[in-house]
Amino acid sequence: MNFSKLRNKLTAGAFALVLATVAGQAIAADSKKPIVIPTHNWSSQVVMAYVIGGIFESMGNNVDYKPADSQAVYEAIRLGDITISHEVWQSTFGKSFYNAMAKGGVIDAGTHAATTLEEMGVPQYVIDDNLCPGLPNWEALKNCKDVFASADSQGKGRWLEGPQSWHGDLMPVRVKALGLGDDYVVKFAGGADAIWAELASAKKEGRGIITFNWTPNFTDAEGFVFIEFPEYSDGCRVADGGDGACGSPKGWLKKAANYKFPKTHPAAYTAFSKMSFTTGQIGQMAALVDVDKLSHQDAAKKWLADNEAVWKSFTM
Ligand code: TMO
Repeated sequence: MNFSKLRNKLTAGAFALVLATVAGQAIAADSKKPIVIPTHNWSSQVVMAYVIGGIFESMGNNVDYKPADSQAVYEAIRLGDITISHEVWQSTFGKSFYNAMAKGGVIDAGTHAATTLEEMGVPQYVIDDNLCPGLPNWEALKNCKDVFASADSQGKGRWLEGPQSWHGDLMPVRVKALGLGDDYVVKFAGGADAIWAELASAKKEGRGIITFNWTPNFTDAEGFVFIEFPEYSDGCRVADGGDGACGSPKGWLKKAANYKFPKTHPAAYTAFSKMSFTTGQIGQMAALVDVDKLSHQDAAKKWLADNEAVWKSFTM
């Protein structure tokens, strides 16, 4: 029934009430219930959690922060225990995100401007000093195991992978699938800080090192060279039915939300859907912690103070 037909059946007063109700729904205020934002174990994600929380608070919303496993978080969002995820990295978390979405309860809340890569690589000086001729092509690794050996690598070259919670056995499987198993071994770092500490000591000694890293990150500024493996394609990973002999995707960085978020917090959801950070902005959030050594909270406060024009536009 359209409004003119409805109007014929109603008194003027009743019609006004219908209109007010329709309008009232359109401008319903956000719930006072806290928006639950997860924190994980790499710097840009934690800083961005507090950045986004600060933006929500500036709009009058309440916010809670909850430390969460970076794979299990999508199921937690689906069940409503956590409201959003603001850094869904395609390579590491795309599968968990889409699995939760397929079960129902998680929505895609848009894509950041930054594109991503999560990959093994070497510091710039390894290339500049030609420590392993032929890099960044992966096949050069066949002749360089000694360059990348470490005290704990049993005479093999070492790939220093991130914590196992990010990637599972993706890299050990890849080493074998590429035929590098006799020459290289994967070691898992306890946390991101352990990777940065190893990179710093290798640099001091001018020594070869291969680590997992990603962009956007604070290392973009100094120069980090990702190894070029056989190109990623849908289905090339073992978890997707392939043999695993491929690199990581040049990927997207998405945002996820519980499906009720647009209804319970329409203003905050609208702002969240507009939020888009660039490679430079995300690298900066990480650098405030990993280079400038601010706490995550102070880094977020500084970022918000320095970038008001950027984030205010998301709230309008
Ligand atoms: C999920 N991470 C950005 C650490 O690769």
